[in-house]
Amino acid sequence: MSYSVVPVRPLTEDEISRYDSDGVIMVKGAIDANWLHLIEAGLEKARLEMSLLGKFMSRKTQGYQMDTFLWKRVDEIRDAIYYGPFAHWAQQLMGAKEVRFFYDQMFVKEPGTDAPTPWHQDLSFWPIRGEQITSFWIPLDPVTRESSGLMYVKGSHKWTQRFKAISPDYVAAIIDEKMDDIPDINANPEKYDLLDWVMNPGDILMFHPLTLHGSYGNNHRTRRRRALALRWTGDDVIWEPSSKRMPIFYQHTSIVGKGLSGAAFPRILPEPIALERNIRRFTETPSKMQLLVSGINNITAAVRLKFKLRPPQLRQTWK
Ligand SMILES: O=C(O)CCC(=O)C(=O)O
Repeated sequence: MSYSVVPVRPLTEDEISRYDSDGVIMVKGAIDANWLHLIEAGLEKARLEMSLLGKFMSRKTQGYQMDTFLWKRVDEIRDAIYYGPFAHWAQQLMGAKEVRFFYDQMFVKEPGTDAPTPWHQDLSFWPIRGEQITSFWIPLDPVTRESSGLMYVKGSHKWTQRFKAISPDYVAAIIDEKMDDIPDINANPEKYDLLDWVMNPGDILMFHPLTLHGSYGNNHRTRRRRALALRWTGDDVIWEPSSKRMPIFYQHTSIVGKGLSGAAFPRILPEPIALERNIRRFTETPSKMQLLVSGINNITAAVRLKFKLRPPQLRQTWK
């Protein structure tokens, strides 16, 4: 396969201005069958070789699989990130000179899986701060609202609230009690301007990290719902870890209050950095000790939360 770095088409002025005003755009037919097949092959490989963390976070018996940093283990995903058109689109949307890859995340819901993705803002989960951040959601199966296509609250990236990080797997360690409670959007849908799309493989959602989004479980009787999210950062992004943010288990050299650096968050544009590119040749996985510490933090946080928060504050209507 030969790789083309430049996208078949750049995003238009209209797409960029809709991204800025709505916080999300759906780009139809953004990638062709070559890229799709590469990503699909990578995702299927990753599903068979889930990381320990992924196994822990997935409620596999209920038909839900989630994993992160696939590219550290799966060459197909790594190649899509390094050589695909994605970084160019991220550069346009963020208005950035430098584009770094933050991380990837796969979400699989088997047919009939009752595992909604709670409404959330991505930035509440992450150990970074900045404006120049964007995510791409790449479905590998046709999706509708009923088969767990993502829904967005139009323009919510401009709201001033920062909502608690509620994940499908309910990771208590990252729920910051000081953040705002997420409103029960599905209980009062008339109050919100909701956006969602019927999507086919090749279409991509591009969205701002503060745009509220979520999805129903997969109510389709026969079709899986597989998707890969790719997350990108630009020039103004700062490393800001805390015990209430997603831990990063991979090698990097980022310093608190300074920009991202090192092989966990490789630079893709204007061009990759040789040292980071060399490290990526070696498969990296979180150590068992890191995962144990993280597991203990989560259990401690869950116990603390149980006594401090009234459970209804975290509940959302998804029926
Ligand atoms: O696919 C999903 O259910 C969740 C995706 C999501 O929330 C994201 O990519 O930020």
